[in-house]
Parts: sequence; C-alpha cells; structure tokens
Amino acid sequence: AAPRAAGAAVAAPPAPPRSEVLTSDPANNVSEYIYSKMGTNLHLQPDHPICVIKQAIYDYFEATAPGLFKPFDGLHPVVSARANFDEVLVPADHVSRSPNDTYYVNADTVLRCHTSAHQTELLRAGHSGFLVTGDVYRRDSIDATHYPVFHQMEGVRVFGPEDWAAAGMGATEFAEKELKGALEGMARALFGDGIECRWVDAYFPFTEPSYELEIFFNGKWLEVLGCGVMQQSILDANHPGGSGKKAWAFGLGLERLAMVLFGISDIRLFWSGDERFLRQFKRGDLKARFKPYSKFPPCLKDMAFWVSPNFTENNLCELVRGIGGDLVEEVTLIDEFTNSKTGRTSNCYRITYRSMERSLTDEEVNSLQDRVRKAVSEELGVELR
Ligand code: FA5
Ligand code: MG
Repeated sequence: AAPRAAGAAVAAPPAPPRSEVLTSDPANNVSEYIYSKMGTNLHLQPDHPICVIKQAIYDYFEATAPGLFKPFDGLHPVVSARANFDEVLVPADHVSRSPNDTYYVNADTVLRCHTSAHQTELLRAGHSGFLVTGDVYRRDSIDATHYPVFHQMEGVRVFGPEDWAAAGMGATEFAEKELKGALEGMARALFGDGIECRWVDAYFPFTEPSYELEIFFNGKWLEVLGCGVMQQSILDANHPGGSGKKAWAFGLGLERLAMVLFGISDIRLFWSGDERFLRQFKRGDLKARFKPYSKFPPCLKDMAFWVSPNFTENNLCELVRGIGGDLVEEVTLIDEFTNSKTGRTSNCYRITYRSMERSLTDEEVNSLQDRVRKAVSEELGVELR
C-alpha cells in the first residue's frame, strides 16, 4: 500500500487463494475456519466499530502531528516468519513461535500474529512515522474476549538527535516521555478526560524499556496495548541513517478498545454481520453504547477424557472451533485430576454453545457434540471417559 492521507479510501487486501494458504505442507496448521475469515477486513468496513475506532485513532494522530504518521491498512496478513519473528528479535525458543500458538502456512511463512511483523519493511522503506492496522491470527483459548482473529494497530515514530537535544534530554528518556504522552493523549481522545490509566512494566523482545497501558473501566484494570522504545539494533539494521536515531513503537488491540468504548460484551459480535449490531455504530460517533438484543439460551456440554502426552488446550479449541464455528461461546476446563495409581490425568471440559442470532435445537447441539467427541479421540489421541 502506498502512503496516503489519513482517512482516504484503501483497497482491501483480498483473501489469498485457498491453495496458497491451505496446503499439504507438513508444517501447515491453518484450518478451513481460519481461512474463511481471511479477506473480511473488519477494519476497512466504514461503519463497523473496529473501523470507527481505527479512524478515531488515525484522526487523533493526524491532529497532534499533521502528516507525520502514514497509515497502512491494506498490508497482507500472510508474512514471512522472518519478518514476524526474527527481524523483531523474537528469540528462537520463544513460545509465540510454537505451532501451538501461531498459524503456519509452511515452515517459513505464517499468518502474522502481530502487526509488529511490518515494522522492519516500513523502516527499510524510509518511513519515520507510520500506523499499520490489520487482522492478526493466534491459536488461543475460547471465551468472550478471545477470538482466533483480531485486529491490531502498530504505531512507530523515529526521532533524530535534534529532537532530544531541543528537549534537553537523553535519547531514550526523550522517546519514552514522548511515547507515554502520545498514548495518554490517545486514551483521553477516545475515552474522555476523566479516564484513569496506568503504566505497567512489561517485556517485549523488540523494545527496551517496555510497558503496557491499562485503563480502569467498569471496576477493573484492562490491558489495551504494549509499547516501548525500539531496540536500537532494529533501527540500525533497517532505517536509513538508523544509528543516529531513536524510535518508539506500540501495538494496540482494537477489539479490546472497542469493547470498552462501546460496551460490547462478546467478541463474536464483531463478526456476526447482524444488522441489529451493525446499525448501532457510525463513523465519528464515539458516544455510541451498544444495546444488547435478546440473548438466546446457552447449551452446555461436558466432556471428560484421559489426556495424551501431546494434548494441549489450544489444539482442543482449534478442533472445537473447526466443528462448531461461531456457535461456540466458551471452552473451559472445569475439572482435572490425576489417578494416583496409574498416574494418568483426566480433564473435564465444558463447551458452551450459543448462537447470537437464534435458539439452537437439542438435535443440532447433540450432533455437534458427537462430532467433537469423535474428533477429539481420533485426532488428539485422548481417551474419552
Ligand atoms: C503484541 O502483540 C506486541 N506486538 C505489541 C507491541 C508492539 C509491543 C510494539 C511493543 C512495541 P500483545 O501480545 O500483548 O503484544 O498484544 C497487544 C495487544 O493486543 C494487547 O494489549 C491486547 O489489547 C490485544 N490482544 C492480545 N491478544 C488478544 C486476543 N486474543 N484477543 C483480543 N485482543 C488481544
Ligand atoms: Mg500483552
């Protein structure tokens, strides 16, 4: 995507051809379900709440530093493992690289698990300020705040020696102060002056120091973004004139911010396409508060099994999503014990089925649960009890 004015229309990246993403490569772990989400681009649907919040953040950065941040929201989600991990210094043994956590197209190609995957290419292109918005993919648990596809916005700003000299500060100290000021300003722009924020120390391989921003909302602290001063070696290796410069970077979760701002209770609503949901949001309207429409009854199914050595919860969730799709609201471990004689461990998982649009019939849920039971014993090697 070429640089353009904030707010100008952008061509949505189309879903890649099926045969490029769902391959027989031994490292491929992308499912049909995940493939079906590609090309949806909620962040490019004009009055969708993910797009509304994206635009509000673009507007804030444009107002505070006109022309400085170039928006990129059409970058393709299929990226090299090199850009997603190596170039942002993710260690070779870091958990996020595991196929239990990341979708691999093949050993060298992944569905980006964060928008940080685009930092280095944009630095190499010479940009000194940019915002990248896109869909990111993670194998994860299933509940009201987790979905295997969500949207992030990456922000990067590069400074020169004149900037910290003018402030009479050291480079790192200056970048950190600038970063925190920019993000606190963004939080006030979205949530109003009364918003309570706090900074929490964090760790990311690509920044030092690193922080997370939490917002106090509905009685608790919620993590909305990660950020920090960019590791100098990333800047040195990629930005023209990098060694004399300093940069900050942040990555924020758009669903998290939209859920808080608009009072949206279930992350699946973003994907429902239901008019009763969509018509409640409009570009530029940050005051909208989601009015829930009738909730249909849930249907709970418990399933107990002896685990196998390579059983993982993410694999179970992936399998359940593959069969139940968006009818699955939650997968929770409700009981676990180890038999002292045999040393075998039993897990009991509860699957909550619920549609956002209609009542489910017993037959329908029973048939889904039968397929889930069959698949877990055949594909995960567990023994049903
Ligand atoms: C990252 O992804 C880092 N790349 C962020 C970053 C960028 C740090 C640049 C430093 C510099 P993390 O995994 O914490 O970090 O995710 C960032 C944000 O994405 C979280 O704060 C949260 O708001 C959102 N997020 C993470 N996981 C999920 C999820 N499963 N569902 C919804 N939102 C999520
Ligand atoms: Mg985090």
